[in-house]
Amino acid sequence: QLDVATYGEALALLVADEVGAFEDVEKYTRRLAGAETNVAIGLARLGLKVGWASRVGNDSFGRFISKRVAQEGVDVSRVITDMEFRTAIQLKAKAVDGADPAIEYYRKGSAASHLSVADFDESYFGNARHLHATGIAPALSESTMAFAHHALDFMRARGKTISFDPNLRPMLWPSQQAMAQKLNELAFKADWVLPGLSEGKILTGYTEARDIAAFYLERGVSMVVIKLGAQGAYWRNAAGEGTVAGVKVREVVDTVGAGDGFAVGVISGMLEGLPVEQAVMRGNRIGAFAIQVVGDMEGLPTRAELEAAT
Ligand code: KDG
Repeated sequence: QLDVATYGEALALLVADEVGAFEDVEKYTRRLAGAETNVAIGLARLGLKVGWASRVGNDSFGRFISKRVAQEGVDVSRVITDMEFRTAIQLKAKAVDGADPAIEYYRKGSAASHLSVADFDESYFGNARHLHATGIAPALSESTMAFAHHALDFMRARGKTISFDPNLRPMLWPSQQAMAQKLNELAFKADWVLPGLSEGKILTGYTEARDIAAFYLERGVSMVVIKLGAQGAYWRNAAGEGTVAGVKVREVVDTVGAGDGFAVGVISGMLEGLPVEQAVMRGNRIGAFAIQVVGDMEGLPTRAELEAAT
């Protein structure tokens, strides 16, 4: 029995130890990346039971990923070792002055991009309370797109709650228009949609958070929470709306992973029955944890660390 099930690609992340172009950097530190595994790990650190389904290559980085994710208490029993295709790699530049660092992918045709509906374990997902999905997995291939629709349809038909973080990755799409159209088809099947403000603009064409939220609420979504960076987050549902101020941090080290931390806070808060404002507040707080470290998920707090910061 899982609290939250998720699926998607994890990558071996090589973070440059020096400032400069990737071809000039000599030393990298190996870490773990992947929006869905970041969320899974964050939820597991808060004590939720979480499972992650994927494919990894029959290679060293694949073994690293399975081990690392399992170490965090996330169930990896539905992670298939793909005998044909490789585990994906991501390079990340050393971040300077809090700016978003450059990234480079080695992921086309990866093992995880071969995840298909045949890999979907109905009893596994059916035993979970909640599904967390992002816009990255469906951008990888036709088979992962089919998997995403199947997973959302399956969970929706069983009355489970679904969160969807668009996580726009324009370089994985042929055009911005295709990205918006395809991701909205998935978003409309979710209960909680969690875009950043600039993502919401791209996906809906509206510029105001209120209008972006209305776009989704009119199409069957029950709650929209829009991340506003340092300003916090705006939420809206049928009962009301509000803005929850951001959490101040001493120094922004690396912004990557903030949205995943935010999702951890909102999802865990909602599943625990917190009022929406408090769930969003927790999202802001965990997002703040994530941006104070170099790695994508290393900063995510345990329950005790979260409580100490509250
Ligand atoms: O959300 C953080 C992710 O960007 C990172 O961990 C890697 O999943 C990733 C991606 O596709 O960019």
